[in-house]
Amino acid sequence: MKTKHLKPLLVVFVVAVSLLGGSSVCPPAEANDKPIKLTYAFFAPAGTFPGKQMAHWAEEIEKRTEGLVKVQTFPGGTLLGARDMYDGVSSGVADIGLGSPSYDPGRFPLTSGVALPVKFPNATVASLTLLDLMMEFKPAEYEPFKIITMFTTEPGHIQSRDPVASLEDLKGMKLRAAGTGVPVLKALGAAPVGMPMPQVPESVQTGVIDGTMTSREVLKDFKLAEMLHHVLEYPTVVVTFAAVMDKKKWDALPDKVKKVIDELAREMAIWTGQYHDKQNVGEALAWAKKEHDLQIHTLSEEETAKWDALLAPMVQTWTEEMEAKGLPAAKFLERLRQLRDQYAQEYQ
Ligand code: 3IO
Repeated sequence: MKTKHLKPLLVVFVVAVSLLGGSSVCPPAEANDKPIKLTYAFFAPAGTFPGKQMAHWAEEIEKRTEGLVKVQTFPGGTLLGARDMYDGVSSGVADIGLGSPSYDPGRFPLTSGVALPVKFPNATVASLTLLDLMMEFKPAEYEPFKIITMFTTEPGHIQSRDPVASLEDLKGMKLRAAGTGVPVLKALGAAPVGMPMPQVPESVQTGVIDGTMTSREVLKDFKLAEMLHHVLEYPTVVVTFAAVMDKKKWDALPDKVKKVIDELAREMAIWTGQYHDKQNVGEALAWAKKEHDLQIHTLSEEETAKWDALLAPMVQTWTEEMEAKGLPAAKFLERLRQLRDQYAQEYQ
């Protein structure tokens, strides 16, 4: 039998790879290991940064399980959309689903604390903070799920058809955000609408909205710079993402596969944050400036102080609301600030 002779070679190869300092790999696949197929759904296109995260995860899982696990990805909402992602995973439409808890703060109350105006410096710091908080607090909102990974956008910026450089400019402007961004825009005096990202281009086109508040790579990745020529240099709140698997499906996986998935959770938070912070957003801004004459606006010091003062009470309000529901909101925020400051030293 051919495989009999190949097997020692495979062992040597695996050991050699491990010694070279590569990431850990599963023990070699046994002949009786049945291939495992996993479907993985995401609500936005493959070319966006969460879509790239999904493809990278799929590739790493296949590599590190030596082909034992095969992942079939469904980007672009082809299997599940933004609003039915988590229920779809629960009911088995997809094995894994990447959704945005920020779209449904009522369902993910503790997660929404990461999308408060707490001045994260970038997506990497916010992503690691988010993941650690979830591992430490194990919130009941993920009860039916196994968390595969989590990450965030950079803090959102107002991107609009007309320039915004003061509260006066913002007054009554129809701006769209994820659910967690709606109270921010409201506090600043805009007319906010909550809406998933894939609906934004058409909503701008038809005049339903005058702009959006989110991470700035959408100017290129959703071609929004063709219509939105103005960005305000005032970082607000991040948007959270969580890839989850149904817990019963997870329980049925072999231990060696679970181990690979677990070790990837944190790696993916960093990988995605770094790609978004170091490449994705910068490339989009350069493209939008060159191709679509993007204008960047700043607030005066005095105006910045006014904006900050309007947003500050949100944190206290959130804490009171969550504590009233019996959630450990004050402790959560205290730990959030510690992690934020710790990771901010490592990831500038
Ligand atoms: C987002 C969602 C899907 C694909 C690319 C994206 N870039 C930023 C977001 C955040 C988001 O969903 C939002 O609503 O601001």
